[in-house]
Amino acid sequence: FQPIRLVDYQPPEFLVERLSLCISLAADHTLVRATSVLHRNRDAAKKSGPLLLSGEHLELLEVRLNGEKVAPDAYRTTPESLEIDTVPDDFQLEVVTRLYPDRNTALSGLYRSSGMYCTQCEAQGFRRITYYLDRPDVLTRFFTRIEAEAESFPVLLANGNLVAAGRLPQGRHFVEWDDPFPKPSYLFALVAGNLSQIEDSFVTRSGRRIVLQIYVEEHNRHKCDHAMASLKKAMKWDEEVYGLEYDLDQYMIVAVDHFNMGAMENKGLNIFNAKYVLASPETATDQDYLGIQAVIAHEYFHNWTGNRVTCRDWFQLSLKEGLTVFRDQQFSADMDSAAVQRINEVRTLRQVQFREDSSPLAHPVRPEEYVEINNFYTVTVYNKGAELIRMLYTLLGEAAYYRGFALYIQRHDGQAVTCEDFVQAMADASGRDLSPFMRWYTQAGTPQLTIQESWQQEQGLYGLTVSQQTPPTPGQPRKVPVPIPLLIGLLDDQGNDLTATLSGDHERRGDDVLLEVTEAEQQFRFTGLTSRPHLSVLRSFSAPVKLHSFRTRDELAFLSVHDHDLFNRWDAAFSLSELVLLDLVTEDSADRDERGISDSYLQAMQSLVRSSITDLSLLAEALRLPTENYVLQKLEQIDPDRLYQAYHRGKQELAAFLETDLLDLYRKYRSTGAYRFSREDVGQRSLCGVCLDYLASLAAHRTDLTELCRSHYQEAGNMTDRMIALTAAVQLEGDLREALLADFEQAWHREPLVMDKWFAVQASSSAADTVGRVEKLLHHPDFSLNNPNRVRALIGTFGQNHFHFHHHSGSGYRLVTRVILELDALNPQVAARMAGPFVSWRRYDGQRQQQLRASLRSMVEKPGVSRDLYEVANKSLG
Ligand code: B3K
Ligand code: ZN
Repeated sequence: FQPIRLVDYQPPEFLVERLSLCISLAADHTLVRATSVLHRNRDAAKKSGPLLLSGEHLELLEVRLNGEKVAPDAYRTTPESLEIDTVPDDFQLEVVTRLYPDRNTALSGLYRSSGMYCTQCEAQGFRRITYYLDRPDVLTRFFTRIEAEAESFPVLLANGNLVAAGRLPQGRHFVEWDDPFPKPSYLFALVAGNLSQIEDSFVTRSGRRIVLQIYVEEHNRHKCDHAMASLKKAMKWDEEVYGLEYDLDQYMIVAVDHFNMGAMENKGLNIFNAKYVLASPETATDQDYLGIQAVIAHEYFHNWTGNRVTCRDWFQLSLKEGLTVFRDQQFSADMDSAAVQRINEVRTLRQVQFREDSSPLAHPVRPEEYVEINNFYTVTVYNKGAELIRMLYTLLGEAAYYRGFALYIQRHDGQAVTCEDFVQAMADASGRDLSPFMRWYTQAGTPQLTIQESWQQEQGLYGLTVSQQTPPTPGQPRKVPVPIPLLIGLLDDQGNDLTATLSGDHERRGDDVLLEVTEAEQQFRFTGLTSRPHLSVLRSFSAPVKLHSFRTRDELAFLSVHDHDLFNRWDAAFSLSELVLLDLVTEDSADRDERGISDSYLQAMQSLVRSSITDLSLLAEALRLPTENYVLQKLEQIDPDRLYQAYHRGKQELAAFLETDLLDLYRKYRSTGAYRFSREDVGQRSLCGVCLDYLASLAAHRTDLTELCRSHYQEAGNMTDRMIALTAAVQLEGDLREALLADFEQAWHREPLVMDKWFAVQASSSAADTVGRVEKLLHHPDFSLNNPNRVRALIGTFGQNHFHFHHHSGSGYRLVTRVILELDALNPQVAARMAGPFVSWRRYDGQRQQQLRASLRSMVEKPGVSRDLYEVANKSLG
């Protein structure tokens, strides 16, 4: 497999003026007639030569040039292309292809899901529908006619506006859609099915009435209200905050059961994984409600950042994804608790992105090469990409940021552009030279910050020496410094903010001081202080960096109670917990039994539990420990057994110390009233969930606590509470676990999204028999490799179950490897994702290394391996 490189980018040799598709769905195949008007591109390097179109898994039936049939010896096909030897500079091309959507298990292109037809064209699925210039910098106006049997497929949808519909002979019918906005092929969509819809409307600030429709299977119609409400909130928010209004007259969302990702922003016709549309209190958890709100907003925001202004090539993916994630994060912060929102973003960054960034798969936010682009829809491109936009926001300040954004849209509406174009608009609007900032796009790896404090009492002089260093990553042995916006605050011993009274002209962002670290090492001085301040640093997590720990535990304990910045307050508690857990993992087992967890830590956690934090979601987050998957990043060599033992011992010790407080909190906030998705109620449930999780860790020999789990389950009036109880019970081996799992399955076997939870909760269990259980679940009648949600629920979750996946017997490795190899033949995108847990094999002991490596080799060497899996496994082997 040859990699594609950014440096080889060439503008397209042909441009498409318009494209008309006639897609005829028949019982066992689909016929596609694609008629396009093409011109040679004046800006291309080459001014002559053949026309090369991409196409995969297609049967070519006919090619016509300006109406004349092209003789078969005048064109050539390969499994990936169609090449037509001689074409004029301007011409009309007609290509007729046949495809078999029912056999499409890769879920890319046109496929069938629960009876309906749908499409997924990003990144390169359109070439499975017809031969085409399937690249994001070829934009054209699409006209789509769909023909199908009327009774089974009453609903026929495509992008744009409905312009005609009518009956055809033999019980068939047609519709015609016209999309006035030029778009690349990856934004094309089609849906055909027997669907019902809910409809609403939104009046834009300029007074246009937009019809909003959500299409689902009839039995799910009552689960769309939350998605619709979220869409309306997102539309309003984008007008108010970014001044962006929706452009078509109709906005459609379709929920499908089989989907490789979360959702897709096709112009005017979003196609969603049902998981991010359907919600009712009985079937969805608070986290699901939040996820739906965020993903609905994300796809809606793409209409401007992605669709109206799109990417020149796939290396620029973060241009649309990083920016749109940042926008959806801003939206979520405005809708709910901003601090909790930020905490969850940072948890993902630290636990998932930092890990990727130090693994064999590390890549820059703008990658330089890829074998399979679908492997680059990563936390680095998305979430680190969003952090880059956030840093621009922090560096420039709010006003200049929004000016820069408006300039970006004004300059590039209707174009396919690069990350430089975005940063240039920000530079021009702010008058700053942002060329050094581009290093964030090109350099992989997480910068490490080292901070040293100095204090001179006599002069009242406080100093900070900040140095940065980015470790090497594959292909990038040497790194240069990046510009880091460091938001800080200084506090006195009572926790009062001193920053406001500082002398010197420090730039401010709200309550914080902004330090710009641009060099490998830099000094900052603060005068006018009367006593040594407490430093609150990297407030709001103002840059995606690792802080080399320089603070004492007492200092962290102080900040966890006193910092004004709620995010940093949480961060201090989190860092303290991390240190304590690390101690337990790294100490000699002999000492360990003697010492236990330090009193000061227990006291600090107790002050948190007893604190007056009124945002209960925030309190819940402060109590929640860093996960095993986070803690392990700090270990040179990971011993899964030792990590697991130490982690759980630490958690139990903390739970035992706090037991009465946790029970008090639990009783105080436990509510059994009707479900409301409100900030207060979500906070209450979340806090009770954390309390129950701690208490359940003590339940092995405590019937009173086992009973607490049971009653929580039995009294649960919604899925959030039911899952809290089930998750707790599944950690315990015994009757309760079996009883609740059986009850749950019996109650919910007709709801696929709920059954995903049932599969996942068992795969995540810390109980001793987990591998065997997962093995058994693979043979459960409801398990299917053809449904990505189910595969992610069982195999994806199990891969994150660190202790059991890395079971010393190798049984976890064997199980996942077997599934990956089988899945790769069906759905390479999902198979490649499932290989993630094997990537960091070098961090384990010799025996595990050998087993992990053998698994990766079997993937690389598999006959007929996909590009997707090959690239991931091969890079991991290094
Ligand atoms: N843009 C899509 C992702 C498409 C994934 C292709 N493998 C969803 C999103 O980020 O909004
Ligand atoms: Zn996106």
